[in-house]
Amino acid sequence: MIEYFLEQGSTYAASVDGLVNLIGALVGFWFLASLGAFLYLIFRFRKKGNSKAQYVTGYEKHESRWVHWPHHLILVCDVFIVIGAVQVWIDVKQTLPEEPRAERVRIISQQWAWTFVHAGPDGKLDTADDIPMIDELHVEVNKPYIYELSSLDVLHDFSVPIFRLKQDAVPGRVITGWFEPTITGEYDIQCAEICGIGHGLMPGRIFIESPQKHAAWQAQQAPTTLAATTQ
Ligand SMILES: [Cu+2]
Repeated sequence: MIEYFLEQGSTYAASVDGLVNLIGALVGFWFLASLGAFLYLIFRFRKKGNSKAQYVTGYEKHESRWVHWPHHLILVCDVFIVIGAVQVWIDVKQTLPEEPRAERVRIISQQWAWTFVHAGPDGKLDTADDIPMIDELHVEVNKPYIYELSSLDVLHDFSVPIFRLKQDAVPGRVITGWFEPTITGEYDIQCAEICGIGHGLMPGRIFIESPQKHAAWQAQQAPTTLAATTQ
C-alpha cells in the first residue's frame, strides 16, 4: 500500500513496508474493534426514561473479562510484531554486505549540508580518485553500498525515503550501515532530525545510475578531483 505513494527503491524497502502494513493491520483491527464496542455500549445502555445508573466496579469475573480477554489477544498480536521487527532490524541494521562487492561511501552531515565522498573508479575510499560532492550522492543500481555516516556538529539523520532508510548521525561517532538501490532515477535525501534553523534547507539528491552512466559520471568528475588535489 505504501509503495502506491512512494516507490520502493532498495532491496529491503519491501520488508520495511511489510512491517508497517502488519502493524497498521493489527493496530487498526483493535482500534476499530474497541471503538465499535465503545459505541455499541453507549447506544445500548443510553439513558432511557428515569432508569438509574448502575455502579459497575469491574471486579466481578464476568466484568473483568472484558479487559483481560482483549488484553491477552493483543499480547499475542505483539508477538507477531516483535518477530517481524527483529527480522527486519537484523537485516537492515545488524548486518553489512560483503566487500569488495559492496562499495564504501562517506557521508558527512553538518549545519546545513551533506558532503558525500564517493570512492571513485578504484572503488576505494581515501585514495586520490575520491570524488567529494555537496548535496549530491551518485550510486550505481543493484550494487550494495556501505555508508560511513558522521556529523561535524549536531545530531542529523540521513534519510532516503525510497530506500525506507533512516539513520541518525551522532557527533563523535562514525556509524556504518548499508543500502542497495534497485531502481534508477533521481530522488530525495532528507535530514530527518531537527538540527537547527536551517534544518528545512538541508535536502540532498541521490542519483541512482546504470553502471555505464555511473562510469560516465565518474569520468566527468576526474579532472575536477585532480585539480582539487593538486591545488
Ligand atoms: Cu540536519
